[in-house]
Amino acid sequence: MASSLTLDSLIKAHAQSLGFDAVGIARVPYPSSDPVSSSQAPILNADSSPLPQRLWRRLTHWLEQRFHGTMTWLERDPQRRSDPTKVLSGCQSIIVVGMNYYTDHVADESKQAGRIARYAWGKDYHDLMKTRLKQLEDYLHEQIPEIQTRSYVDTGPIMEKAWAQEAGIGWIGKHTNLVSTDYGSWLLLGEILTTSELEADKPAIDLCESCSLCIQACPTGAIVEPYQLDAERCISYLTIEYRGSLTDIEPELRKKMGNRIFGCDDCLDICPFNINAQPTREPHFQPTPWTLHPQLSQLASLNEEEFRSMTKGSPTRRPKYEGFIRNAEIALQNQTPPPSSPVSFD
Ligand code: B12
Ligand code: SF4
Ligand code: SF4
Repeated sequence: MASSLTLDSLIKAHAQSLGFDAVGIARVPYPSSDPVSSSQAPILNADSSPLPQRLWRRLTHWLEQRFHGTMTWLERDPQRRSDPTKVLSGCQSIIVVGMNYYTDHVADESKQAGRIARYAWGKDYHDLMKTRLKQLEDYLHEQIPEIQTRSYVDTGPIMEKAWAQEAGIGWIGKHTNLVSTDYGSWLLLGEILTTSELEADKPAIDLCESCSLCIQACPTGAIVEPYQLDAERCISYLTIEYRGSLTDIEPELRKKMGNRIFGCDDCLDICPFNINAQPTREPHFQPTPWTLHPQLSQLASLNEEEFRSMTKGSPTRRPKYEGFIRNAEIALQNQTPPPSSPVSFD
């Protein structure tokens, strides 16, 4: 086995050669005592208890306020979600990776067009990142035969942003997303849990300071306080995860959804740290004509077969046909100018 120091830099170089833009390593503390015993401790960043305990408190506090809406899968076993040693027994380090998905294309601003979040302009990132993480896992197994690993992209029971912060990739901004000084708002995350004790990076420092632009930019007031998102008010949740019908969404929220038909980038776009963002080298994330110019009237009249063929391999398939059409209908309603009030000659 190579020495730990050399190995860490080899792993990072290999990750970069596989197309990952950001790579960092976080150390996982030894399994700690039952987090319930420390549930009364403050949930502030100043809290110095081990990261899994802090995450457990943040997650349960968030769930208690019902900020997760209908995403009930987030309620399942919060202890496991906040402690990687409950996911991979003996987990000691996490290799966190980020992929830059920023492209310098400009979305259609015309009145007839809907708006799709940047991460969904190209092909779905899950399969791409999972395939590459598997290749990185194979490399780890060649280098350290006794290592055990498990990799995830998005859908695993891991609080990815917090581990990315711990691995030095960026910090959790006030909008609750990871911000990077190199890539701004535009990183997608994945990770490999390992049983090896790898050399850890320094955790990233929060650089938001007195800025609150993302909170002000949110059309629905979903960022209820810095670092706290009420997902039920978030347009990303409403257009991607929420399965209710058009009338199940409060009229006030429907109006504020504007022309956004899949996801929302308003709190990300405004962040001053995007100034250094460079276009991705990854062809997979290049937009397609319809994701850049989604014509609302055409989308609202798609049949299910057309929807399936148009969204093949795209993240935009996630809300299913019914959700997608609902979103297009809401955007169309928001496009119609309100009836002008009768002119009074009194
Ligand atoms: C559920 C989910 C959502 C939900 C809820 C979002 C949320 N903020 O929790 C909804 C559907 C709204 C959503 C929306 C989006 N999502 Co999402 N989502 C997830 C998912 C699956 C789980 C997140 C989670 O555990 N939430 C529960 C809460 C409790 O956890 P949390 O967000 O980590 O919040 C806590 C921390 O911020 C913590 N905290 C704050 N400061 C600090 C500081 C320290 C030191 C610590 C320890 C903790 C901490 O306190 C918060 C609790 O109040 C992750 C993937 C994953 N497995 O992690 C992707 C993920 C977060 N999503 C992602 C993306 C891209 C988005 C969107 C940008 C998509 C879009 N353009 O529409 C939006 C952004 C909306 C927003 N402002 O957050 C990316 C984010 C990448 C990045 N650079 O941050 C992820 C990581 C997926 C991925 N693999 O890349 N998402
Ligand atoms: S994604 Fe949109 S709705 Fe959600 S918090 Fe950000 S700005 Fe608000
Ligand atoms: S917009 Fe300002 S407050 Fe929000 S994440 Fe960026 S730096 Fe932090």
